[in-house]
Amino acid sequence: MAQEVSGPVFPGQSPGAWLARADLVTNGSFEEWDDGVPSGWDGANVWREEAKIHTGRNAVRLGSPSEPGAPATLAQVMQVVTGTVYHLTFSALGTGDVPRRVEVMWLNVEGQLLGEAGPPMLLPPVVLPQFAQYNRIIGPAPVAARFVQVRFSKTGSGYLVLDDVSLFRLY
Ligand SMILES: [Ca+2]
Repeated sequence: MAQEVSGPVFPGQSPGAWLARADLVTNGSFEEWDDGVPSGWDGANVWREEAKIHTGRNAVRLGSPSEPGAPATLAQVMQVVTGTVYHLTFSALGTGDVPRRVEVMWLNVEGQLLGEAGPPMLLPPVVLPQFAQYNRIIGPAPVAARFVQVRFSKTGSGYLVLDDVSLFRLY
């Protein structure tokens, strides 16, 4: 399957330089699914979204149609290198009554929490009808950090659709 590549192109960089960056996220396009959860992710109250998609054929919806008022989470853990800075990017849309949270946490070699990589990102609860792209620079990874967890969550009513989640090593 062809790797989907999308994201912002920074001034002064050729598209080739951008494409050469390795994406640390597994199945950030949400095209692959196992037992109702996107492959490579941990999820609760998530749904395979086939109508509102950013690229490909699938996205992920936090807040399934059968439980739109229940909390929903989606998370993935990736390896990081101490002292390295990363770029998190993703596309989202949705509707609801309270902001949605994106939390990024450093973990040690045992997978224990070291601390948050900055305050949570708060996404506007209503982003319709077009996807909006969000970006955040993360790091440098602390000395004891071996992993980073990226966690999306929604509370309140409505849903959040995500697609094309990527984490790139910047420098
Ligand atoms: Ca997709």
